[in-house]
Amino acid sequence: MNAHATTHSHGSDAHGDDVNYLNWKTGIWSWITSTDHKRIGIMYLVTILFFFFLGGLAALIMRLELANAGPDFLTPKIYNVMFTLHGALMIFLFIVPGIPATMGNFLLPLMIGAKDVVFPRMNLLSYYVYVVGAIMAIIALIMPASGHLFDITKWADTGWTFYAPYSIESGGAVVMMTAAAFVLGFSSILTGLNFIVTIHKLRAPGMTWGRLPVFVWASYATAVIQTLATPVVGITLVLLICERLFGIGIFNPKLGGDPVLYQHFFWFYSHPVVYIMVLPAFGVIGEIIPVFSRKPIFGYKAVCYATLCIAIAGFLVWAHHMLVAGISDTSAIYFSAITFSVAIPTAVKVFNWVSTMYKGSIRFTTPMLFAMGFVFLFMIAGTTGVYLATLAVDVFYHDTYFVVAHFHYTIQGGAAIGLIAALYFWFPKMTGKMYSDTFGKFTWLLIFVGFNLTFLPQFVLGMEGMPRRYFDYLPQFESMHKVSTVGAFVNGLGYFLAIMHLAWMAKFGKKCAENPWESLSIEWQCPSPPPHENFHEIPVVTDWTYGYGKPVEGSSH
Ligand code: CU1
Repeated sequence: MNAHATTHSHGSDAHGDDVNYLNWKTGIWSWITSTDHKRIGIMYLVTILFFFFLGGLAALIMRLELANAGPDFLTPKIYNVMFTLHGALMIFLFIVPGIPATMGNFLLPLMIGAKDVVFPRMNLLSYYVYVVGAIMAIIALIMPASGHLFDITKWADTGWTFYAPYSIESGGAVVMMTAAAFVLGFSSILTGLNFIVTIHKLRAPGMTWGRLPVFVWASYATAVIQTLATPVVGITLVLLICERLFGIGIFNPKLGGDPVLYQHFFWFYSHPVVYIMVLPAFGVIGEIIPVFSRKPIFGYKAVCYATLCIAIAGFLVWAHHMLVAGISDTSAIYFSAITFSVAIPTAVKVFNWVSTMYKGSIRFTTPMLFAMGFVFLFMIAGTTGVYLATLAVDVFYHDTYFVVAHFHYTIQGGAAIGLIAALYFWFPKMTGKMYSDTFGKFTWLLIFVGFNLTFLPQFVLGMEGMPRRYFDYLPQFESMHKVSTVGAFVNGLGYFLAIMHLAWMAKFGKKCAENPWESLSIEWQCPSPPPHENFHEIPVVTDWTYGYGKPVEGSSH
């Protein structure tokens, strides 16, 4: 168990050979045609962060409008456009590809001891399908059916859920937008298929299912959901397009269609998609906490089973989004009860993370602070989810700011912060360089203070009856909204500085040790940044205790 000696010997190997995936071929063409999973991960990262920035901008415009009661600088119509922009960009273009397309692509082959994913060209295809979907989404969001590019009052305004019947009648470019989501779905499916086959087929000798890093388990479960759930939303959106163009009478009540049927179809995908967003983040946290607690993860098997249970349960709970939409009492009781049961595997995970830290020798580095913050925020996200799953309570809380706050604790507190934690943790792996830990902690502080300042008041607003998606509100809500707006700007500044800092350090940062965190996990056993083919020789995994066992033999020799 001599981590230091091991990393040192690997380090000297790499110094003799300074060619890595970043410099082995240069020029923009070598990037955009690369089938290297690491480069594709980086291209995805740059692209999704661009949309994260745009989606954040739309959020800040909304928060500015909401800082004071009464109309300020937006009209109600443009406010609707803003929350549609925010939701659609953040969901379809940032958080759904999110960790799998970026960190998953970068890490998965490294973590199973493979030279690449099993279908490298399909991997590059998934990126370009994403780009095509993204361009369609931008056109759809900003250009209405009538073709008025700069007339913002005519931009799409249905919200990211495209609920019928409004989405059938809205003047916004719903057909183009849903077609974009349809195309983006293929990108997600291709990534999922690639990951499933890669994990089945390309594990290094000795990398048994019982030795897989928890991030790989999380990516596997996510890939299964991506592959099984995404086609359902694809078909649903095609039906919506047909309803709009041809009036087939499936969702439009005027033609005998059923808008609640649309909600069933939509949430059959869009609840599992929440786990596409957060399961990979669970995996990230499960990698970070053991390294900085200097302990193996507590209850490895329980973590893996809990991951699979969450993925399966995710398919059984969709109609909890419709508890007050007129479904029968019997189904409401069923969906409420099954939703409660999701809390069990989730609590198992939280228990495992906390037990891993217990009596560990904890190092409070930037990634560890993000991981610990994640656990705290996800506790709030999970417990408030139980409130919303409770039938009597949901009658009051549905469609209020309570839902907005719960959702953002899950998706921003979970998935987005999970991605930032992953970037801070694997940055030395990806770039071979180190950032300023002090500045990293400063961005952590901004993000956490800003996040809680934004969304804790929204729980209170929701409990007091403030409806979501409203442009205006009664004066009694004003002070809470003001706090929320200040928080949103602090939060946004935190993300902006964190990403700018890492981008700057990727270019100008100092070279660091190959394995600065002294991790024993397999991905740190090859040079940092890794060579094009990851491992010069496929490693043989022996006697592996996850995260703190004997290092792999044979890597980078
Ligand atoms: Cu849900």
